[in-house]
Amino acid sequence: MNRLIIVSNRLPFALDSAGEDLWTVTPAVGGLVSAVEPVLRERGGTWIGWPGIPGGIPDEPLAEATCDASYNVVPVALSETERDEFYYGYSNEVIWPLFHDLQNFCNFEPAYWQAYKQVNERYADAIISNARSDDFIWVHDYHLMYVAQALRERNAPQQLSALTFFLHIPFPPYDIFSKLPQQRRLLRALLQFDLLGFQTRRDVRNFLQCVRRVMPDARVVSRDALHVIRFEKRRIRVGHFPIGIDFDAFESGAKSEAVTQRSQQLRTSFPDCQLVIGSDRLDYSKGIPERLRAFRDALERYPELRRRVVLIQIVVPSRVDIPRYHEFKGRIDRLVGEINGRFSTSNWIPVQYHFRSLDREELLAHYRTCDIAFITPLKDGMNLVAKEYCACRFDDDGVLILSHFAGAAEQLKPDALLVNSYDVEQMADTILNAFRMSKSDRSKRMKRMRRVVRKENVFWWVDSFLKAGATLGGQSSPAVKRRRSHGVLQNASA
Ligand code: GDG
Repeated sequence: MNRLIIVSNRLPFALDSAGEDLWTVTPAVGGLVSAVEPVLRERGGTWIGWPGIPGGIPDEPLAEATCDASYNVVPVALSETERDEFYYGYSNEVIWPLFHDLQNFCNFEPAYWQAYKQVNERYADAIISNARSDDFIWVHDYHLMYVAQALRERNAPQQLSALTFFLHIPFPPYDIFSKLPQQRRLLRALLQFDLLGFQTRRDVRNFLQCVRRVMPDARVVSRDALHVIRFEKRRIRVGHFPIGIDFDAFESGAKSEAVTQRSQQLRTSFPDCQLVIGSDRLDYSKGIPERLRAFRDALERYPELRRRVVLIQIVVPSRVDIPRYHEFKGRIDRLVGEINGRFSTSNWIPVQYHFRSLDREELLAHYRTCDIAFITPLKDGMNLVAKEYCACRFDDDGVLILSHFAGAAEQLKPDALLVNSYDVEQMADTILNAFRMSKSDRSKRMKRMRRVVRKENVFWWVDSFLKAGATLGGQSSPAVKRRRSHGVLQNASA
């Protein structure tokens, strides 16, 4: 049985200094943590990552933050410059915008690449110090694409049996990827892993296309569910593994007494209105201004929606220290102000805007109560909010409006109302369709979406990935602590 070692840029919580010897610990918000934390809690193992503060890591608050965790936590320290050049720089000013097809937002500053490599080497060292030869090493996301290369440069794979990687964000098509100055070095680094997982078939297609165009020495030798690339006398497997959610936890949470009460309050606060929810981290890839403009257009062109719909837009603060994100927030604030200024009446405000993270009960109450989820990223690896919304609609009601460009569209497309998030008029028309949709149509669609989200949940995702990894270098899947009642989480070798 192998232990599971998760390696990601951030740990599932952030430490922050609140004055001399005073520390706050906040749970990290984001898709990676939402998905991976329940898995590690369930199976045990080790999580290697950065606790979110530059400089040295204070022992005491770290010990306090991790005392209840059912897995080991290994912090990686980053200096302020490393944070700026590796995290804000290469990760978030180069890879994030480029991989979301937003090349005009990229800052291809050459110094960033050096910092990226250097920090990835630090993570590789942390793996070497903490892993045993039969551990299952699972590296996550775009910040750490150089880790396997750094491990190979240190001859570590002789001690470690398999190195695996999952990309949570999309992989771009060749025409966009080819703008990257380090395109060859980055692909070469990725090909040092033994298994590469992507969210969707489209991402796998894009990745293989880039490999074919940029790496003439690599050969794609099969086209089954798992593709195989031959490179430098090694075989690298590549597949799509759409990430899921802990469906049962969301569903039972939505049925709880506290959420039921909060849901009733929400409903009575907006009598005779259909509620539309949007909930995103503050990020320009999430299509928030486009969504607000579509909502404004819908109110403008379809007066029957006035006083009958309310958009509840939750924006979770994220990367606010980056100037682009700060400006972006200003744009959202102005649009909300314009819409409310233009349409509000004495007893109706069309956009309810929260710039903060809701606590879990509050978030679930919103999912459970809102009639329409309006999810319009310009590009998104998966988008877990879409799946969480379905999991909380145990009454089989609710309409999901979803961007074509979210990975989740590949699984939910027959029943979600798909939109082009760049097409404001089409999105406005779709709001009207959702508003007018019959109860029986809503129910048929939601039932089918819930079936998919329930079956292809986060434990199914992790099992599929670990099974694909289990065939590498004589690995078996990591040990499971206890079985779950819904039966998807099982020991692959059982
Ligand atoms: C990356 C990829 C991919 C939202 N509002 C609140 C809140 N949330 C939580 C949701 C959800 C998470 O944040 C957001 O997940 P997403 O998947 O939508 O987006 P990213 O953070 O960009 O995640 C993405 C994901 O990784 C997983 O692979 O799907 O494509 O970009 O879980 O519940 N949480 C709390 N309060 C809120 O107000 N507590």
